[in-house]
Amino acid sequence: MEIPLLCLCIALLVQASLCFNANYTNCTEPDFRELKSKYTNLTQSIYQKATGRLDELESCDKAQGREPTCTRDKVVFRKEYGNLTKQERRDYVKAVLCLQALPARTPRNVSSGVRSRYDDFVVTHIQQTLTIHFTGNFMPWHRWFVYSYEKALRDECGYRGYQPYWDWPKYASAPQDSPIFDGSPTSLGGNGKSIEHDGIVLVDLNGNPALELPPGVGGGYVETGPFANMSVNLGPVGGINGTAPGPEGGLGYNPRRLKRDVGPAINLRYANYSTVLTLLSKPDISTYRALSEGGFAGVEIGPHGGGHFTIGGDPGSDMFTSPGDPAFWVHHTQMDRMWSLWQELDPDTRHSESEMNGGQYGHVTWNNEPASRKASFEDPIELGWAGGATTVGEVMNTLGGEFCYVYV
Ligand SMILES: *[C@@H]1O[C@H](CO)[C@@H](O)[C@H](O)[C@H]1NC(C)=O
Ligand SMILES: *[C@@H]1O[C@H](CO)[C@@H](O)[C@H](O)[C@H]1NC(C)=O
Ligand SMILES: *[C@@H]1O[C@H](CO)[C@@H](O)[C@H](O)[C@H]1NC(C)=O
Ligand SMILES: *[C@@H]1O[C@H](CO)[C@@H](O)[C@H](O)[C@H]1NC(C)=O
Ligand SMILES: *[C@@H]1O[C@H](CO)[C@@H](O)[C@H](O)[C@H]1NC(C)=O
Ligand SMILES: *[C@@H]1O[C@H](CO)[C@@H](O)[C@H](O)[C@H]1NC(C)=O
Ligand SMILES: *[C@@H]1O[C@H](CO)[C@@H](O)[C@H](O)[C@H]1NC(C)=O
Ligand SMILES: *[C@@H]1O[C@H](CO)[C@@H](O)[C@H](O)[C@H]1NC(C)=O
Ligand SMILES: [Cu+2]
Repeated sequence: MEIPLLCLCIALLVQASLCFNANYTNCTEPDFRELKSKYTNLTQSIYQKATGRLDELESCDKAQGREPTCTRDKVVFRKEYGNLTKQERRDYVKAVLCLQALPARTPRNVSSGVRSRYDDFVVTHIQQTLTIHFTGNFMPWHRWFVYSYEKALRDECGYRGYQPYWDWPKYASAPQDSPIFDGSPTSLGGNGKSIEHDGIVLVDLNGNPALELPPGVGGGYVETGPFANMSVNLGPVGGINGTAPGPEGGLGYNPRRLKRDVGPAINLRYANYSTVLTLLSKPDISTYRALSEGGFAGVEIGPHGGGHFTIGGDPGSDMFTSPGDPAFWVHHTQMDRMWSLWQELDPDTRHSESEMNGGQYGHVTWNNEPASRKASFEDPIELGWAGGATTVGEVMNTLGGEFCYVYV
């Protein structure tokens, strides 16, 4: 009995003490195995439930003489990036590169910096940033944004798969080595070149320092993988970590290479197994969003901020221009996944208007400042030159309206 106990103690000590090295190398959540197993069980049971609900929806539609829009035959699957085959990853990357090579639709008098079809999406996000974050339409707007991007990849670039997601906790102890960021030809590009640096200092809307985040293990230019030569054309809007903003409020031409600062510290602290499990246990949208998004430039930035700053760099750290990094999309697909899993836990109430516009973030102004009305199902979602228009009420359910997808 003595020897195993001693080993256990040493193992615990080693695990704990390793977490004090500067790079968080080999750190994990202490009880991650147990948490991971719970998370896997929960997400799989929700998946079973969602596909089961398809049958109900179908018979309900038929009973009422309606043609069912989303059925078991039609439903499509969004997969975790690392669960795509290498060929599927290559196809996805190829489609993104295609979008970056297609001509822009946005006129130059709207954004003089826009250079590609991909940039159309970045422009739209820059223009609307202040009315789509910490607002009631946040999750619906980004759901439609990701869907429209997926649609462009498929319709305009011949992609036959669906939008993959980044399951944050899965790679939290070393995201830079994940299939998403490992710099291989099947990744979304490598980490930035490793340079000596501190973390970035987040500023509040008045430009005052609010939080110093731990650094990642990159910091420089992305030199490996399919996006090593990519040109970031737009932004940054607010400037990043004290650097100057780009021209014309971020809509001017500001060509530069992609930078990233991927690493475990932020990922482990803000987007771990405990985070996603707690998130899925939240009783209402108000508490759900309080954890998911945290407070703007507060100490708790939530897995939303955690994912963005785990990518870091330029334009990843700029709230306005962040879709200019191809990793934005797998992050926001996981945001959408979490929301849809949470909705599926109580589908009768969580697709309703009150489970969209509850709480401090449920209004039409950022954090309800200045005080404004609640967001409503009739509010338009309009993607400008990037894509089509819909309303908040149309996008609440991934198995309804124009949608028919589930997460595996
Ligand atoms: C942190 O990581 C970088 C790059 O991986 C390495 O050069 C540096 O020596 C590491 N520092 C520590 C304290 O582990
Ligand atoms: C991390 O773990 C690996 C494998 O267990 C080991 O080879 C490496 O030395 C460890 N690195 C640090 C910084 O502890
Ligand atoms: C997850 O499910 C498996 C198989 O049903 C079970 O053996 C395991 O105990 C479950 N884990 C947790 C943490 O609930
Ligand atoms: C990914 O693939 C593995 C192995 O095929 C499987 O066990 C797992 O359930 C899949 N899904 C996720 C979300 O990792
Ligand atoms: C841009 O130019 C077009 C065509 O000349 C014009 O119709 C449109 O109003 C202009 N837009 C802006 C924002 O100036
Ligand atoms: C952010 O700015 C601070 C202060 O100038 C600097 O020490 C730090 O290295 C910068 N971080 C990054 C990621 O550039
Ligand atoms: C980037 O450009 C250089 C120089 O034109 C070229 O050698 C390299 O293959 C390119 N890399 C990628 C990933 O496209
Ligand atoms: C996991 O994330 C939560 C926030 O969601 C945080 O409070 C906790 O400290 C994190 N765990 C570790 C090991 O950092
Ligand atoms: Cu956004």
